[in-house]
Amino acid sequence: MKKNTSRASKRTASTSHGGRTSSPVAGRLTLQEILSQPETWVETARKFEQNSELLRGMHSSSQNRPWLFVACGSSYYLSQTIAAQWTKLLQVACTAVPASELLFAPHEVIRRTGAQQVALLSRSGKTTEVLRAAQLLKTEAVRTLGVTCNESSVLEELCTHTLKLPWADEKSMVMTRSFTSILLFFERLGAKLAGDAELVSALDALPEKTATWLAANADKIRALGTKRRFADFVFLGQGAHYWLAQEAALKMTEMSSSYAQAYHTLEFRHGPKAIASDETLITFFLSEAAADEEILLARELRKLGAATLVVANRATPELRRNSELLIELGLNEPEYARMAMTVIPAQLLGLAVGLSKGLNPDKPRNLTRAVVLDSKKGGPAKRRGA
Ligand code: F1P
Repeated sequence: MKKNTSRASKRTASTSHGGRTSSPVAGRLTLQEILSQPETWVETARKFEQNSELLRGMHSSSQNRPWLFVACGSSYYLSQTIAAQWTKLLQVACTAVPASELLFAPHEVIRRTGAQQVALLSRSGKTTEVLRAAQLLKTEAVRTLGVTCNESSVLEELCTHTLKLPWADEKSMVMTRSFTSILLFFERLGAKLAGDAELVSALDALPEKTATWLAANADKIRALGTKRRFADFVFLGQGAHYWLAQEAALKMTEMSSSYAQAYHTLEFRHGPKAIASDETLITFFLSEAAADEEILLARELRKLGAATLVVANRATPELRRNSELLIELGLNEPEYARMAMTVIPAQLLGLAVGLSKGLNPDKPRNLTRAVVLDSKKGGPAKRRGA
């Protein structure tokens, strides 16, 4: 599998984009990290198997109690994706809120969500709002699980338990493989807690299949991002796919400084459709539950001239007719196990658009790896480097 991934990596790193050749350096780290996801997921599975303590702890005390996930940025959309999946799989109420919401209305959030245990997700383990939320929960004696890619962080000091995934961290700015690796770790946890052996083996099969799929599709996706200049980017999804759409829009905004929006797919007709034109690229993350309706919208938007990228598990002639680019996942695995792979086209698209605008997606404009606030002045702390 390692072989497949590095082959894809070499090929895509030297690709020229719609006539322009991007700098050999800009976006190199991000591309490597996106393409390294299958290998990172193998390590994630290995580390999960070694962490029997976490699973034992969850089994004994917390399985049937409502969960609240708290985070910022990509980690927040990740939290929402996990919460949507766990609610279905574990039949337990799972909710996610941005850390700032918990900080400004803690009792309201706890009451509304019925949360008895809280997971705080932060790749860096340094985001001020998440640390303040952890501090607040500590004072309220709420059980917390910190989740981070940082080997040693303040978050760990503030939480009851900590889960660390340092192998999934990125060197570049934006979250790509850390997003999918934390997602897969929680999917595995959910599958084990639900006693769903079929799901566990579906998740086992994913890295190998994704490596092959990436080798076949990465260049096609990147080429779409540079084919022509789009003025607007829209990402659509229903159910848990809506949160992938949010993450996808954030990836586009971060890596290419473009304006991108996400909607529940059918909500797009209720106003946002006004922006659809031949300058709009609309990405559909098709879900099993809503696919029939979503295809109708793709057809409608094609008629308005919009370019459509459709990410679907299975290609159909109808889908081919209504998409500028159709990316087929082609998995026999259930939808639950396909989410990490589903978000990759958006990571590649954001990278390609950023490069085509002459930007360096490794170092997005105005951003830092974590938002660390100055407690005295209230704004971002002055830091040396990112
Ligand atoms: C969260 C985050 C990132 C985002 C940005 C600032 O960080 O919002 O998702 O890309 O660079 O920080 P973290 O709490 O997960 O470390």
